[in-house]
Amino acid sequence: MGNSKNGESSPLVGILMGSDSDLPVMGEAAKMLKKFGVPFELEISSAHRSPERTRQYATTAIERGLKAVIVGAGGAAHLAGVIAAETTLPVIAVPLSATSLGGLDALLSSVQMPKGIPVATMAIGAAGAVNAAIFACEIIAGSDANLAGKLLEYRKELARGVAEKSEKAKREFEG
Ligand code: RP5
Repeated sequence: MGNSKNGESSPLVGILMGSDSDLPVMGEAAKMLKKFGVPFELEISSAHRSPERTRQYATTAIERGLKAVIVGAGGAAHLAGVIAAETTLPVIAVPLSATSLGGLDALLSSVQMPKGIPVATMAIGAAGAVNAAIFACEIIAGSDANLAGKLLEYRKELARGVAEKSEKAKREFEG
């Protein structure tokens, strides 16, 4: 558990999810971390189905060198809270749509942590997975000026995208 396969450096961010059915969405977090050149590890473990594996993951996360853990889970999503209970690393939850409740169940399970054990909870689904990766980068960028520069450049990229879409919309409907 915990071997980085995506580069030479040891992982700084953990991406953990409750099931392989979460992978299509949580892959968006992995893509974002790759974009920013932040090494990560990816694991599947369930709070309910593999509690001992989950505990092992959380209790060794600091010694593996992680700086933050992104946790995706759907349904009665306890995984982020269980990880947060076992490590003082920042834990970032991504609630996923896995049941007929469309992710609202996972959102409420993740966001309503009792005081003392925080979990930073993102939006449901792919937007949350992307933002979780950016948020993890922002945590690391506090002591990494190069990464802080990349985050700033990304915001400029987003702003350019909005301006381009505006121009496109104008061309289509004004002209
Ligand atoms: C959660 O249950 C997982 O995170 C997943 O979102 C959901 C359904 O899991 P599977 O039944 O598809 O394995 O623990």
